[in-house]
Amino acid sequence: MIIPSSILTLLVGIGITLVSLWYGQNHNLLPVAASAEAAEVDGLFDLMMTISFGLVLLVEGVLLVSLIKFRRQKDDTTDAAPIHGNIPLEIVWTAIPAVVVLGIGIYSFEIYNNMGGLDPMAMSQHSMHAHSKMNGSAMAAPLIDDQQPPEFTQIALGIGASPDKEGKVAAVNVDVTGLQFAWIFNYKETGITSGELHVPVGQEVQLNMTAQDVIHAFWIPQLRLKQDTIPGRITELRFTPTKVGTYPVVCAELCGGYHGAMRSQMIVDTPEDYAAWVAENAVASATNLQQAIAVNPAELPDGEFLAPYADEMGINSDVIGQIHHQ
Ligand SMILES: [Cu+2]
Repeated sequence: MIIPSSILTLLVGIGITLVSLWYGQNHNLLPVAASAEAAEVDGLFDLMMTISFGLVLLVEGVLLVSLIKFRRQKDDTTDAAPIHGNIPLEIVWTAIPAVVVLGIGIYSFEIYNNMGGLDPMAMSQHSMHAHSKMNGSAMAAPLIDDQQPPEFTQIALGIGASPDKEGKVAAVNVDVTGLQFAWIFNYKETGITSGELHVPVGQEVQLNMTAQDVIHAFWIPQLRLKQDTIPGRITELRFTPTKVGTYPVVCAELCGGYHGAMRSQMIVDTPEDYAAWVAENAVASATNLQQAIAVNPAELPDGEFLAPYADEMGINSDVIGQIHHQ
């Protein structure tokens, strides 16, 4: 039985398509997706895996078939037929990749926009100061100026508010500093300083990031987010964690001798655990407590030393002021 080659080509094409579609959904190459934004990134990645795997099967398949079918026959010492080119074929194999690349480009741009990558005003007044100062003309020029407060050097870079959340403040705001070789997290609302990032599940988080020394890159694979941190500039990441768990925070920019050890953790807590962590650490980070630890009570005048205990002693500060050292 001889199958016409056009039908054979069709069958092979259907086979490659089905296998590629299956592989695109079952490649298992990505870690768990722990943010609302990750699903869209994964959709793009799956699509690219589908197309790439199809191309691998097609190219390698043709190669293998050619190796076997067109191999040199025994005692055949003649030259092969000289072929200079095939214009229609070249047009086809240029046009198809062009359409594919253009399609992926538009699709990824759309995802970038949905995630908040095109939100230049996300830094509110900070970035607006910077924008109005520079008149919108010199986006590429660094705006480092030691005479100005740091706010004036800030232009939003990174992933900001998605279009539906524009103008809204995130539920949790954390200042992130990258330095050789650690990450430091400052919680503005509670004054907590931590070496680990704690966030509540299901609430929007905004990270305002900078670097102290050299460029670092803040990367959490499970969020599908990565952003450089730059000395003298603020960059941002905004996301909503969706899965309780512990995820690595990795520096993804070669930043010095111990770059490989520049790691921390993001702990996504249940709301109750997060509240408990805040309560515990707000005490530990309270500034007045640090002062109390640093001060030697013996060097304080009696009045100042006793002032915090006035209530317990049942007297007021005026009385304490009248106490004299014997
Ligand atoms: Cu680093």
